[in-house]
Amino acid sequence: MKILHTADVHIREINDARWEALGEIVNIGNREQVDVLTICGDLFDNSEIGQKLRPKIREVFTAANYPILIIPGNHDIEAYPDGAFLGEKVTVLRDLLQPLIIDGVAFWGFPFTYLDEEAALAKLHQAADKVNTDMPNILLFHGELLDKTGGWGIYGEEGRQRYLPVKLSYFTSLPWQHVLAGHLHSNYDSHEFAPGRYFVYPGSPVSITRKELGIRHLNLFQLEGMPEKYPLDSAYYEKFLIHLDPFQSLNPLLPLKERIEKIPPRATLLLEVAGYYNGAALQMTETMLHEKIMKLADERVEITALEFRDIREIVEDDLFKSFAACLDKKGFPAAERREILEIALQGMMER
Ligand SMILES: [Mn+2]
Repeated sequence: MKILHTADVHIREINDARWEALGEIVNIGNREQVDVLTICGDLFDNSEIGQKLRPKIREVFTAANYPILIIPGNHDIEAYPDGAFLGEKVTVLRDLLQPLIIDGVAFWGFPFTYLDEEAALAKLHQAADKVNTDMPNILLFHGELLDKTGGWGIYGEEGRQRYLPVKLSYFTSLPWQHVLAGHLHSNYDSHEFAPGRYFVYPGSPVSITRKELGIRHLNLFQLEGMPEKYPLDSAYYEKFLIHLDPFQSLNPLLPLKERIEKIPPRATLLLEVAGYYNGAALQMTETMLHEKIMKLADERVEITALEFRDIREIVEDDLFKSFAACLDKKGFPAAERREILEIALQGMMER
């Protein structure tokens, strides 16, 4: 059996990047001839949107040549009322105690609910008692893996709300072979909690916030094999940091220019420019530097921080210059010379 696993699409509207990503996922399922697609929570950004877009999403799912299993996540917990129709291929798993059997494989869905660690574990054991271990069993889960987020399951630091917290160690004594998870967006993340048994977050299939960096993935795997990272052609963020150097007289924006020319078609660059520079050496005031950055930054660039400062008055200061000249005569190795200059610079800026 071939399984395609995603989560956290956070659909908001039709025809945006998230909507396109969902269409692409359905196409991949057809192309790869999968036997089932699992969407492990937060298909919708919120429950109201889920209710509103149901007729539209039904059209997307109609294109699938395979069954689709969905569980509600914390964002779309109310998006799937009883009797709601998402298409002939689609089943929403609303009750952990009622698995769906497809081609001799049992799929169990743990829809998101506000349970603490202890109650979540009790619920899992309640379901485990009903599991028939003569067949493969797969769990769809939406929640927080404490091994990654840390701390205790009832309340986190400062009493932070936990989202259906579980630990990897639970699953070693539970009967599920694969735990297909959703909720943590940042990256594809697979854990072999026991030999041949895996807990996987595929990561959001499209960048939802600026924290989701790099190309996005799905989990596409054979039931008897290992989870596998499947790269997705969808919108995502990449970070680009320019750290200015007060001892450099090359144009610091050259790497940015090059990067922008080579930016992958679906990527958006998150640009940060920080540090000190010598405006005299670069013949560039702060206003000019800002202008040049804005000119380079087209619609594929989002500026997240501009924390630069022209410190020509210090670098060009006679005292600093004569200090640098003295240092040169001592013949320090380059790295050491550089370190001393930076300390001197700091000292003069704090003067
Ligand atoms: Mn979530």
